Amino acid sequence: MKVLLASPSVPLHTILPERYRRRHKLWSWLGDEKPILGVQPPYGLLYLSAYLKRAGHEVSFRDGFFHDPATMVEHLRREDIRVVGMTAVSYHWDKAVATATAIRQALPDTFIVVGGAHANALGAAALASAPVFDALVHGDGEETFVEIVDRLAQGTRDLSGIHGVITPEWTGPERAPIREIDDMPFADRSLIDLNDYRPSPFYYRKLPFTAIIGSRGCPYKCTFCHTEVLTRIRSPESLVDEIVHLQQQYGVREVVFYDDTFTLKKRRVVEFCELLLRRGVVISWSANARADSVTPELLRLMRRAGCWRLLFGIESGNQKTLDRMQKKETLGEIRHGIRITRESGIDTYGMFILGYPGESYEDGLRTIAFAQELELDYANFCAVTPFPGTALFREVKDEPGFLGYETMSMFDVSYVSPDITRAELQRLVAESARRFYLRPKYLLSRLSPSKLSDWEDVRRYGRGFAMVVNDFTMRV
Ligand code: B12
Repeated sequence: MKVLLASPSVPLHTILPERYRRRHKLWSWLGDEKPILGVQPPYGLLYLSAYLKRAGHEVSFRDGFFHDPATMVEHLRREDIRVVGMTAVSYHWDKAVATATAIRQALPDTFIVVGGAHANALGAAALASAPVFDALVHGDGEETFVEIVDRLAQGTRDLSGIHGVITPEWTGPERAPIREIDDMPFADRSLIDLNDYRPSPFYYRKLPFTAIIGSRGCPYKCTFCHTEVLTRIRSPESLVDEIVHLQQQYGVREVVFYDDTFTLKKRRVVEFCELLLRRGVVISWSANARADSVTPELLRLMRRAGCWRLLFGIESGNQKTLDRMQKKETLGEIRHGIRITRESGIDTYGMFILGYPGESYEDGLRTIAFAQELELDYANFCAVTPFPGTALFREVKDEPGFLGYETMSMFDVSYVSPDITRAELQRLVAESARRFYLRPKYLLSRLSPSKLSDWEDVRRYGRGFAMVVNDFTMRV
C-alpha cells in the first residue's frame, strides 16, 4: 500500500515575524538562504517509515515546513496515495487540522491518521476536537500504524481489535510500549535530505547533522513535561552501529542524542564512549543531561569520545520553583554540574522557563542572573507553556491566565500566572537573550580558540548574534 507521511504545513514565512522577513538579506550575507529558525525532521515519522517499508508498504514524505497543502494534494493525486499519516505537537495542532482539511476537501476518500505529542497527550479528546482525522494513534506508533495500513490494504476501514488506535467506532486498549528498542530498525533517513535541515545556530557545530533517539521515556516527573515514564534504553553497540551507518550512508559529521536524559544510566554512557574509542569512530556529538547526573571522570571520558556540548534543563534560578516543578534538583547541584562540565571542556547549554506559577518579575530576573552566574556557553529562555498531558496543564487549564493550547506559538506567551503580568512576562522573555548574550564578558569569551575553531563557527556565531540582536529567539 502507498502511504504519505507528513508533518503539518507550517510554511516558514508564516511564522517568521515581519521584521525578520525584512532583514532576510542579512542572513544570506551570513552564508546561505537556509532559514535561521532551526528545523528538524519529525523523527517519529522516520521510524514509522522504517516499519512500513519492512512490512512491504511504499512510503513517501512531505515536511510541512517546506510544503503547503496544495503540493501535498498534488503529490497524493499524482501517486494515487489513499493513506496519510500526520504528526503534530500541540502548538502545531491547528496547522495539522488545516492541512488535513485541505487534503479532505480535495481528496475526500483519503484515510488520514494522526499521531504525535498532542495525540499522546489528549487521545480521544484530540480526535473529538478534529473529526477531519479518521483515526488517532497514541503511544509508540510503529506496530499500530503497520497493523492499520495492513488492514486498509485488505480493503476494510474497520480497525476494531487494533491496540493503540482510536476511531469514532473503536477505542483500542493502550498498546504496550516497545520494550526491545535495540531490535528496532534505524530511523529511515532516506526519506529526507539532511542538507535541508539545520538546527538553530547555538545547537550544532558540524554539518551534516542529524539526531539519534537513544532511548524513549524518562523516569522523572517534571510538571511541565509530558513523556513516557517507562524508560527504554538502547545499548552502546546499537548507538555506535547507527553512527557508523550514518557516517557511511550520509557522511554525517555530528549527531545529537534526543534522549530526554542521555546520562540517565552512567554505565551505558561509559560503555558507549569506550566503544567509540575502541572502534576508532570519530564523531562530534551532543546530548541532554541532568546537572546531578554527571561526574568529572564521566565528563572527561565523554569529551575524549567527541562530546562537545551538553544541554541541561535548568529551568529556574529559584529553588522554590525547582521544588514546585518536581525537578528533584538543587541550585547547588546545578552549580556543581555546570562547573565540572565547563572544566571538562564540554560546552554547556541551559534551558530556562520564565513565568512559572509562583514566580514574580523579580524571580524571573533572578533566573537570568543565575544563567549569567553559571557562565553557560548557551542559554534559551522560554515563557512557561502548559502543554497538554502535563501536570502543569492540569493545574492551570481553568485559570483565566491560560489562553488555551490553540494560541500556542513559538513567539508569544500562552499562559500568564496570577503572580506576574503579561507585560512583565513578555519583557522578561524579550530581554532574556540580550541580557545573557550581549554582555562584554560573554562576547569576549567567544573569541577564544576553543570556541572559534573554524569558519563554520564564525558563521554560526554570526547567525546566532543576528538572531539575538533581532530579538528573534525561540519564545515557547
Ligand atoms: C526531539 C525533540 C525536539 C527536537 C526536534 C523536534 C522535531 N523533530 O521537530 C527539538 C530540540 C528541535 C525540539 C524542540 C522543541 N520541542 Co521538542 N521534543 C523532542 C523530544 C525530546 C523527542 C521527540 C522525538 O523525536 N521522539 C522520538 C520519536 C520516535 O517519538 P515521537 O516523535 O513521539 O513519535 C512516536 C509517536 O509519538 C508516534 N507518532 C508520532 N507521530 C505520528 C504520526 C502517526 C500518523 C502515527 C500513526 C504515529 C505517530 O509514533 C512515533 C514512533 O513511535 C520530545 C520528548 C519525547 N520524549 O517525545 C520533545 C517534545 C516533542 N518537544 C516539545 C516541545 C514543547 C518543544 C519546543 C516547543 C520546546 C521549546 N521550548 O523550544 C521546541 C519546538 C521546536 C519546533 N521544532 O517546533 C514537547 C511537545 C509537547 C506537546 N504537547 O506538543 C515534547 C513532547 C517535550 C515534552 N516532554 O513536553 N524538540
